[in-house]
Amino acid sequence: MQSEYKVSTPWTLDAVLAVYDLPFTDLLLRAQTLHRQYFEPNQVQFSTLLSIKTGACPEDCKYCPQSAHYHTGLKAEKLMPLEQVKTAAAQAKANGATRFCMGAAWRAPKDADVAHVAAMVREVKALGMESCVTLGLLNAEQAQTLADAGLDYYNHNVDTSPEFYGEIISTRTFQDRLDTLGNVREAGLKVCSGGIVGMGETRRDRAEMLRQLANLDPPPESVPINELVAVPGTPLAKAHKVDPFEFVRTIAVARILMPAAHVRLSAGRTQMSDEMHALCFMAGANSIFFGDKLLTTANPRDAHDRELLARLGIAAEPGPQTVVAEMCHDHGEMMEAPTESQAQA
Ligand code: SAM
Ligand code: DTB
Ligand code: SF4
Repeated sequence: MQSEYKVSTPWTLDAVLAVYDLPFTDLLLRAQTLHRQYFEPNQVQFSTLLSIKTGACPEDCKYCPQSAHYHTGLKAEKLMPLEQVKTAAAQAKANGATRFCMGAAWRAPKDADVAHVAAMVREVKALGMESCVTLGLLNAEQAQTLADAGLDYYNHNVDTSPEFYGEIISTRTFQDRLDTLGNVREAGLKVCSGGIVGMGETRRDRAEMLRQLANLDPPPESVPINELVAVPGTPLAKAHKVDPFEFVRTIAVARILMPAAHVRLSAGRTQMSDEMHALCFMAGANSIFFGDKLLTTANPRDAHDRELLARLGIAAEPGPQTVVAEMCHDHGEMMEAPTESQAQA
């Protein structure tokens, strides 16, 4: 496997569209070939999500069941107590997750919120899992507080192209998002950023979204590609489903533009067939949300996911702790935790 990350950035929109336009099997072959140069084939990362603060969000993101602007029947909940988070993380670990991601329905957290979330991050880290949080817009000091607590990743999606963005959200700008990603990077955190497919955007928008992500310097380490979960009560409840092959193409283009990133097949999996999952893995997806629930909507049952991955000969990617345990066993002594590239080797 190749460990060095070579990029042909900056990507132009024409170059990205040319990749999208490849014949389907050529595109998949190219994506899969590149995937194998950077990652162990037939391994998928398991992340589990937990909503630590649910609903009543002041933002107006048209896709989101948690926005206070829409009536989705969701019950709002205050910030979850630390003990409950600890229990959920331990449960996720017991189920095989190696990354635990906590999401909050905030426009931007207050400093006191960040201090509470930092305590949650410490608990997740104490379990030997990778930690990720998604709390909305973050300033530089808040990003530093989370980094000091040992946070690994911050998730903040660009969601779509800068051109289509205004059709979806009016309460914060594309530039606000980039500023948050800049603060996250400055604090030394790893970036998890992706978007949503199926909101009525064009292929050009999808290409531009991926181009924006790939041209970040450095690009995100983790790229969630969500298919819209069309929730009744949101303005996008009746959005037309995107052609499944176009979704697979988006995964493949993400893999080609960001070869060293974990590309996560994120929301929308309950609407996808087993065959569609297999195509997404072939296109270079190597991470999923695992567990019966995303933040507020359903995810496939773990038993179904386990069976599907077994049928496909795909194993769970070892997490940081598994690798340490194996090294200790091999050497009969305690060793330092491996770096991420060692863990992936
Ligand atoms: N409030 C924070 C924020 O927006 O940055 C964090 C939580 S928010 C729910 C995280 C991401 O979930 C959004 O940026 C969006 O990409 C994704 N998301 C939310 N609702 C979705 C839906 N109905 N379908 C697909 N993805 C969705
Ligand atoms: C991401 O890109 N997708 C996740 C995670 N990051 C936080 C969230 C998906 C949410 C789907 C709708 C819901 O369950 O509320
Ligand atoms: Fe709020 Fe995040 Fe939902 Fe937008 S996506 S409404 S910011 S929870």
